Amino acid sequence: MTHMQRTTAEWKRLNTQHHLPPFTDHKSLAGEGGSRIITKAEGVWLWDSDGEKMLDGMAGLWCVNVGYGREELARAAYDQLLELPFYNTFFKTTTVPVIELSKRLVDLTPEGLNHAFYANSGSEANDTIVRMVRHFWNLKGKHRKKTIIGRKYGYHGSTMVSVSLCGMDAMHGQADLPFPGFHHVMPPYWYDFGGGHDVEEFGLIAARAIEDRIRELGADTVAAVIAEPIQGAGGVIIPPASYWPELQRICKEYDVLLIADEVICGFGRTGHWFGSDLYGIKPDLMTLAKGITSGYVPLSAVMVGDRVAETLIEEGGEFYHGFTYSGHPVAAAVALANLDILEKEKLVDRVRTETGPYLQQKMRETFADHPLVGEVRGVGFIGAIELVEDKKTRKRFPKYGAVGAKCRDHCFANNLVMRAVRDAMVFSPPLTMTKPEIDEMVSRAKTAIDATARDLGKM
Ligand code: PXG
Repeated sequence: MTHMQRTTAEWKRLNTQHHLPPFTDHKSLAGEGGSRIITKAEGVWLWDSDGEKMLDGMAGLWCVNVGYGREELARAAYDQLLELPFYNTFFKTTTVPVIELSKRLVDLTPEGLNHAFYANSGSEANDTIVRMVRHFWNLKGKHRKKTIIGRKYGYHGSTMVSVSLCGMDAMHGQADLPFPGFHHVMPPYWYDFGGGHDVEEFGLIAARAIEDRIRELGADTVAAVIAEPIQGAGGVIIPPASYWPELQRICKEYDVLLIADEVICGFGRTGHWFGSDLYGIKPDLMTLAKGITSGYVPLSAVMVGDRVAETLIEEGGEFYHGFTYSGHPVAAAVALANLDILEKEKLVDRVRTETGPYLQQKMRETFADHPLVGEVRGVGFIGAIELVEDKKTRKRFPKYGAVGAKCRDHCFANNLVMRAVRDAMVFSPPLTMTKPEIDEMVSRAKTAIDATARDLGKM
C-alpha cells in the first residue's frame, strides 16, 4: 500500500494541510509540529509512527474496555461482514445480531429497561432521547413539559442538541447554544463548589439545586433531568453518596424523567456493569456507547424504561426517527463478542474486587503527600488527580487549566496518555490492565507530576 510508505514528516504535513481534527486548536497544533500519529496497538499499549511505545491510561477515549488487539472482535466483524454486511432495521425488517444484542442489553441493564433503540454515537443517542422525551410528554397531554435540566461540566455530546444538554460554556459560546429549554445547575463537585460544607451535606445541596430549578421553572414545564452517574469528561466528578438518592427522590416527587448517561460509566468502568448499579439509580432512559463495542466500531443505544416504552408503543404510532445505521449488524456482532469477553474474563468483577481497588490505592498512596496534589478520587478504573496551588485551602492556580495542560505535556513526553480536564489529571485505562501495568502507569504519572511541580518551583 503506497500510502503506508510515507515518512512521518509527510504524514504530519498532510494531516495539517487537509484534516481538521475535533476539539483541536488547529493553528497552534500546526505551530507545534502537528499531531502524533498512532499506528498500532496491543493490550494497553500504543505505538506511534516513530516507533515510540506509549501506555494508554485513557482506553482510547474512555472506550477500549477490553483492550486493543482482540482477535475475537476482529473475527466477529469479519464473519458478519461476509454473512450480511448491512441491512437496515426500518420498515418491518431486522437482523439477528440486533435481536440478540437487544436481549443481552435488557438482561444486563437495571430492571425496568426492556427496550433498546440504536444509533452510532453517544451524541445521536442523546438526541434520540430528547426526541423520545418530548414525544412521550406530548402523548401524555403534558405539552408544557419540555425543559431538560443538566449539570455544569456535564458532557453529553457534540451535536446541536447534545451540546445543549452539556454544561460546557465554551462549547455553547461558539454556536449560540444552548437551545431554549435546556438548563444547567451546579454539579456535585465538592472540590470546587463545596465551600466549607461537609461532603455529604454538600451532596444534598447539589441535588437540591436541581429541585430549586424545577420549582423556579414550574414542575409542569420540566420534562427530564440528564446526568452521568460519574461526570467523566467534566473532570471525573465523583458524587457524594448522598447525591443520587436525593436526586432520585426529586425526580419522582416532581414527575420528571431521569436520564442516566452511561456512555463512560457503562460496561464495567466503575467495577459495576453500569454506574447506575454502583449508585442504585433506576433511570427512565439510559444512554450507552463507547464500551458497548470497546470502541472497535461505532455503536450506541438508548435503553428505554417501561413507562416511556409502553406509552410510545401503545399510544405513539410510528416514531418518525432513526438513522441508516440504527442497529448496524456488524456493530451489533462486535458488541456481542465484546460482551462475551467482558463476561468470560470476568473483567467487571476483576475491576471491582481486585485491580480497581489496587489502582485506586496505589494512586492515593503515591500522591497523598505530593505538594501539587489536592485530592485523588475515583472508583474502579476511573479517577482524577487534582493539581492545586494550596492543598489545605483547595486554592486553584491563577490560570485554571494551564497547569493541567503542562502536566499533560509531561505525560505525553513520558509516553503516558492521560487527559487533563482543567487542572485535574484524569485516568480511565482498559479494564484488562494488570497490576504490573498499573504500577507502570502510576510511576509514569508520578514522573510527569513531579516534573510539573519542578516547573512551578514546588519541588
Ligand atoms: N455522553 C457522555 C457521558 C460522553 O462522555 C458522549 C455522551 C458523546 O458520545 P459521542 O460518541 O457522540 O462522542 C460522551 C463522549 C474527552 C471526550 O475529551 C469525551 C467524550 C467524547 C470526546 C472527548 O474527555 N465523551
